[in-house]
Amino acid sequence: MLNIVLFGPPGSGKGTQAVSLSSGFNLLHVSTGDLLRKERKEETPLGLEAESFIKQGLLVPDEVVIGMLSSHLEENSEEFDGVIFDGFPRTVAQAEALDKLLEFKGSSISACIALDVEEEELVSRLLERGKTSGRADDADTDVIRNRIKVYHEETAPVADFYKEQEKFRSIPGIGLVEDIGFALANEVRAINGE
Ligand code: B4P
Repeated sequence: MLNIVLFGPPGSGKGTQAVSLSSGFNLLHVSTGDLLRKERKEETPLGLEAESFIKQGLLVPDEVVIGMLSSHLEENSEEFDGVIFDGFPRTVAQAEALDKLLEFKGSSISACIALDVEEEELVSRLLERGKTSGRADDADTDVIRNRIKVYHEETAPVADFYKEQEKFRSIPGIGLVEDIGFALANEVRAINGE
């Protein structure tokens, strides 16, 4: 199984790149952000709980996200050659839970690939998306800056978690979407031993 964590701050291009990567390598694309927004749209108890955190640019509590991810994998991963995790894990506790979950299935994370993008570019991309996405967390500069602050405080340590396992790689995330996608696919091929 090829299990890739696509890593980076909000707006670094994870969602954008995960789509083509998933079809190119027959990987299940799991975006916890998308799953949370779906729950919210359907007004499930989980979605309503998540909404208050997302609106403020905060992370949704670990136990909520881990439970949601675990059932999604259970229901969807059968016909794929692996998984691309987009926006998960976002804390070290989530990374540890993911390792346990995959170990239980006789599998493991193959690599964590980070997209490296500077802060001002992140803010301008998210504000631009906010004009059309309808996402409240993209429309307000303060909320966007808070999401980036939360990334540095709570999510950046996840990189060290994978560095310790010698599974961490990083590529530049600024440039044409196609060029970044090409570089990313090369990394994945190398990880896959192709
Ligand atoms: P997400 O949906 O994961 O939102 P995100 O971090 O902003 O990443 P996204 O994938 O949307 O951005 P992308 O880089 O693709 O999470 C939303 C919220 O849900 C979180 O803030 C949190 O509250 C909650 N949440 C989600 N997962 C969680 C977890 N595991 N634990 C706890 N809480 C969780 O793209 C951004 C924009 O840049 C796009 O408009 C794109 O078109 C553009 N772009 C991409 N590449 C570009 C390039 N090369 N050049 C120019 N623009 C580019």
